[in-house]
Amino acid sequence: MSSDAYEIAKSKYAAIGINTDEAIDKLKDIPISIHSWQLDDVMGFEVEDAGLPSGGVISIGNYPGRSRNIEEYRSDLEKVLSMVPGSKKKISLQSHEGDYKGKLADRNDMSKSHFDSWIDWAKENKVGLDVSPVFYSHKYVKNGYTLASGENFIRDYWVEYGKKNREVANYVGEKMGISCISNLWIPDGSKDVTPSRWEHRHILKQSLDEIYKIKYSRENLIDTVESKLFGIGFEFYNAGTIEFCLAYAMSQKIGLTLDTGHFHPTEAVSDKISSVLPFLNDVVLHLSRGLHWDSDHVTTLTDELIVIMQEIKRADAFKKVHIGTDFFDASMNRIGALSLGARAVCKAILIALLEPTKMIKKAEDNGDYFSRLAIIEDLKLMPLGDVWGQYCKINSVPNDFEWIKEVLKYEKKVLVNRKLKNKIKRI
Ligand code: RNT
Ligand code: ZN
Repeated sequence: MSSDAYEIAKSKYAAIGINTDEAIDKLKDIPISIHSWQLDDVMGFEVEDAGLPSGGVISIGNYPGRSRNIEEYRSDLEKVLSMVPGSKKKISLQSHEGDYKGKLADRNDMSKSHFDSWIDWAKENKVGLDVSPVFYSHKYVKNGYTLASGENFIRDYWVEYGKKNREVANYVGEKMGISCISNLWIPDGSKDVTPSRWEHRHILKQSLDEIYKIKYSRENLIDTVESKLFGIGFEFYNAGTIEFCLAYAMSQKIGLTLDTGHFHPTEAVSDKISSVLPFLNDVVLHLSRGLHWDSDHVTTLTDELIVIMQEIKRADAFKKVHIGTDFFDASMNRIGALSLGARAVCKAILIALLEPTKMIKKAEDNGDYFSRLAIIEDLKLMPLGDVWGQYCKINSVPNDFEWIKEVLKYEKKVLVNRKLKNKIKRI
């Protein structure tokens, strides 16, 4: 049964030519990939008490309740899934979150079998899976380099790892019957001035050529490369810039990942989507909230997030743009943080679907730029929250404010009991 508030909202949207029932029906089928690494502070399960991430990535904060093993991780993920509406959700893993039982001797010992229990779990929970490599938090990030290293031993190690990851992701996609995204991000770069920019990018291209030599079917595997402006400790130079990654993705006909925290603060990913779509089949979004130097604050419903979704809708590109989250904040309840980010993404998509795009375009075609601006302005105070409430209701997910109580209940019942055996030195 729909609420009175929803019925009123529905008629207000109908007056501008938007059918809210159709919009929420469409919304539930738009896939969103929820990144899991917010829950383990990007530590993974290769060994017990892996320690904080390193190599350009850092998770700051000491809030209690981090999942210490894969069982806790899955239980936390299930809680998050119960807070996020929609029927096409995916969970995005990094391959150090495989089922290693804390006993993986070497990162390159990973194999398909370490992901079988994830496949079972994903099927049980009716979600898809993405699995990406981790080129950091490792002794072979040597002088700041992995795939772009001038040392053959280091480079070969990571090339092998890159190949293995694609093999595993292809396997996961095949078993799941949903293509699996394998996203490659490397920290490679230099803290300060270097005369070797060209040299490392040249090596990087060769390494990637080896990794992407084998062709897999897009039905099982979607490859992407992710660019970045700078990392912590890699402030001067990053080998994988947007120019490098975009050119590489185009040359190999693979996908590109745009992380909203990886650009100059005045650059907008919303303007990049239609710039790259004519050239690429797959664009992956890592939705994060960049704040000054940090690229990984919890995603919230910002103007930019809304415009990103509007751009996808206006380009009718929900099949080519794969929407996902990426942030890690250890200073607050992690399940709450992850649910908040994923809910914000769903809200932004809903707002985009409720846009009377044709009406705005008509004003534009008539040269009526006042109406174009005014319609966009007046949409801001439309009763979005009541449509969102209805969407939550029909998806059996708690509405705004209610979900906060659910998160806190779980914290009291489950998270507070998680004591850490060895205190990891924290920031
Ligand atoms: C790092 C990239 C990358 C990571 C994950 C944890 O800056 O954004 O996507 O967030 O590997
Ligand atoms: Zn990212």
